[in-house]
Parts: sequence; structure tokens; C-alpha cells
Amino acid sequence: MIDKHLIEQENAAQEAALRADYDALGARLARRGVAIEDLTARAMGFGVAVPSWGTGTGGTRFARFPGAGEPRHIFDKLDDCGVIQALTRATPKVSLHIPWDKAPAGDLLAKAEEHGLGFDAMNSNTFQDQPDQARSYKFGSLSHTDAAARAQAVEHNLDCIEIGRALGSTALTVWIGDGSNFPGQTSLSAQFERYLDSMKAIYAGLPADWRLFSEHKMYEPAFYSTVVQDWGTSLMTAQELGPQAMCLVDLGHHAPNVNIEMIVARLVRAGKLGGFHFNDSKYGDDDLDSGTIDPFRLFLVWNELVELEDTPGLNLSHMIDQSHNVTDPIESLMVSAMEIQRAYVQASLVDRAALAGYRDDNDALMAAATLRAGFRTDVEPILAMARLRAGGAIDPVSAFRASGYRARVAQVRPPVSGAGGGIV
Ligand SMILES: [Mn+2]
Repeated sequence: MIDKHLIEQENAAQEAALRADYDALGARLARRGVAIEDLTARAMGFGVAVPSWGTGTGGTRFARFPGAGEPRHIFDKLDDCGVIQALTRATPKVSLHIPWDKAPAGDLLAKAEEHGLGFDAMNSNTFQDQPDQARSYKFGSLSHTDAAARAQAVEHNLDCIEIGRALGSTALTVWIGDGSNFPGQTSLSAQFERYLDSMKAIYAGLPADWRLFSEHKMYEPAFYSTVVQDWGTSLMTAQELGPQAMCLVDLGHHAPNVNIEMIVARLVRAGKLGGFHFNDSKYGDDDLDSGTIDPFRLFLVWNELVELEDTPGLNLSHMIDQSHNVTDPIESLMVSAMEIQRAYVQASLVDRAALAGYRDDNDALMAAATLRAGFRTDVEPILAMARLRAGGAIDPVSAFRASGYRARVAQVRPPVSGAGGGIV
């Protein structure tokens, strides 16, 4: 896919400058009592899952403008994910969406192995109708008024678990678009009860080593009310289902200015934080590239996750969940993975002992300054060194462009129609 020699050749031209920058940063950090090698080891241990659907060009409800060489099916998507991992060494797993990615397990495993990839959480899809399905989800899925529609949605989720078991996945993420568009259209309480009953049926089919993630989202596609609209509802769900049920927080699924790092802290306290979906937003659930609009917010989320990382039982599943409408999806996913990794490393160099002291002394100014010292540190040499040591590219985007990969796959992948909307 990407020639190993090309990566080596690209790296050779940049390695001397990187080593000089790395040594200079190492000396600066040493004066602050931080060992750069500890941070590089953390950067190398970092991984965020890539969503299979993110490799295709996204869109809005107005339009979708396809790019050249878009993946035709899950095997093309896995090839693209392999490229992202080969160059960044930060995305070892792929998250599948069923039925979009349905294929024989043996073929999926073989393709994943070819690229050294594993499978992260499975994602069910009951927010659109498939050509062969008996009941429509127009008026809901797991919370539908019709018991047969609910049963069909439950069955689909159980199918996702079966598919995931064969692939070595150990989690199912459930997000539903159920809700209402008019006040009075649905009983807010009865609809939630129906949802809970359906989730209990899915939970009953969960293998012992699996986890069930409930993902909340404030609005869209239902614009008046959404069944799982906030973390309170998600927490109620996870607590009612049992110990294998956890909450998944998507950065974009909140009203503007909501303190998401505090939601993270509360869910960890409840023992119910299971994972995180990374993206960025300006106005709503924009699904923009991670770290492009508000990198400080991304840092503050990571600051909370790093501060609480030794919490007993904490086992988090991290995934990118964004839509690439105007960029090459491979480039956007690579840059996003690196931005998420950057915030993680910046949060990792916050002086926790000093911060605790300032908090005890109620020294708000110095506490905030201690956090900012982490955020302001340019850790790029650490990230680049982590990639170099793991066999990746010092500069993944430039190596990707030099490889000619997109033009090459465009010759075998036919152009895709841009007709219709295309939120993915
Ligand atoms: Mn999400």
C-alpha cells in the first residue's frame, strides 16, 4: 500500500532536524523535571480507533461532494485504514458499522491481518432502513411504538454482537436516532421505557467479556426530543442495565459551551465511562476534524482522562467519529489521530503534584497556569519521534502525498455519485 522505502526516504530527509528538535525539547523538559523518554513511551503506547465509514467522503443533508478513489466496500476501507496506521502508528484498530461493513469474518480478519489492524467496538445501525428489512425505522427503532419494529432492531444489535465476536471485538456501541419532531408526538416517558426494555434484551445477549456502550446525542435527526439526549439519560440506562453497560461520550453531542470534561469526571466517578468519540465542533454536532476548532477543550478532556487514568477498573475505548466533507479522508483521519495524541501527551506533562498543591492552597491563578504550561508545550518532536521509532512517517501527510496512493486507488475504484445527502 505505502512502500516502506518511501517512508524511509521521506524520514531520512527530516531525521536530523527532528533529532535536534527532540534533544532541545528534552533539555527544556528536563529543567521542568520531566523525562522526555517517558512521554515518548506514552505516545508510542497511544491508540485511537478509526471508524470505517470515516474513510469515505461525508456530507450534509444538503449535499455530498465525493472525492476521487473513494472506498467501494469494507475491504477498500480497511486498505485505507492500513495506510493511516502505517504512516501514523497511532490507529491500530478499526470500528465497523453494520450492515455497511458486512462481509465474511474470515475475509475481514485476513484483510485486517494484512495491515496489522484489529477491530474495536461494533456499531449498530437502526437509524436508516435497509432494502430488505420488514419494518421501517421512520418512527423509531429500539423505542418504536410497534413491538415488531423494536424486536427487529434488537435482533440487528444481537447480529452485530455475533459478527463482532468472530472478529475479536469486545464492545457494541448503540446510538439511536429515535425521538420526535413535534411536541405531543410521543410520550417522553413511555418511549424511554420502551428503549430500556429493548436495551435489556440486547444486554441479555452480551457475552461475558463484552461491554455495551450507550451513546447520547442532544438532537438530530429528531429535532424536538431525542430518547438518549444527554449523559444523565445515558447514565440511567447504563446503571439500570448492569455492570457491562457503560456510557460513551461523543465530544460533539452537546450544546455549545457544555463542560464536557466535567461529564467525563462524573461518569468516571460513577464507574460508567466506557469510551469517547473524538471530533470537533463550532455550533452543534458538526463532526469537524479533531482539534481544529478548540484544541484547548480537547486538551481539557484529556487532562481529566489522564488525571483519572489510575482509577480502578477504568478501561476506555477511544474512537474518532467525524465527517470529512472537503478534505481527503485519509489525510483528515491522520491529522486528527495526531491531534488527539498531541492533547494526550500535553496532558501527560502537566505537573500533577504542583497542581494538587495549588488546588489545596486555592491558588486559582497558578493552578490554571500549571495546566496551560502543558497545553503550551510544543510536543511535536515527541509525536514525530514516536512515529519514527514505530516505523511510521515523521510527516505522515507529506509521505502520503508523495506516495501517490490516492491517484493509484482512483484507477481501480470507480467514481461515486454525489446525489443525495450524506451524513455518515
Ligand atoms: Mn459518535
